[in-house]
Amino acid sequence: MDFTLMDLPFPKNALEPSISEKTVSYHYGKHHKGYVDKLNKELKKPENERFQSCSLKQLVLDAHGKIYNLAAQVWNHDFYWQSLQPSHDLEPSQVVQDALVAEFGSVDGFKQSFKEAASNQFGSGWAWLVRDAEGVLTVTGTTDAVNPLSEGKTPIVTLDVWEHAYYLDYQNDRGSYIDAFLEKLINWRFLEKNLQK
Ligand code: MN3
Repeated sequence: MDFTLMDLPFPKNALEPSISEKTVSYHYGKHHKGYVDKLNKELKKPENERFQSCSLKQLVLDAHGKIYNLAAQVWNHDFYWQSLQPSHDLEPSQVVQDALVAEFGSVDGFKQSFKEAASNQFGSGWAWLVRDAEGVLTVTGTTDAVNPLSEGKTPIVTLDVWEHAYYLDYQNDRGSYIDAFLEKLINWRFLEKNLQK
């Protein structure tokens, strides 16, 4: 069965002015859709038959090379859109605040760590809040398509730092895109849901 492109959880213009409708249209409609289409095409090849009944998560955990990269990029983008919200809900709940204070000293401490990881990720990749194998919350960056599940970590929230995610709106100023995410767009409810899993 083919994988399908998820529905965006908000209208394409809902993140303006932080992320433009044009960026969301290309990012979702071309890049994200492209990964879904290429993954489906790759899985139809006879040599990949053993992967045809796998879930997306199983592909991320078990596949290598091209299928891994495509499956991880679909998974990562599904998670990215859910990590965003249209600036309606700017404060983390007490539960989230307590978890972040315990690990990072304060909510601002979390934001600072996340900004460092997202800024320092060289080239294309992702910044993540994850829970590691010991249950500790940490911030980390991954390169290209790499998903933290491959490293035994559980994703809690993510930011896409590939240039296609911000270049139309911010050009080379990745820092302002990261700030917009941390101050206006981060979906605290999604983060909380993943914390409580
Ligand atoms: Mn992307």
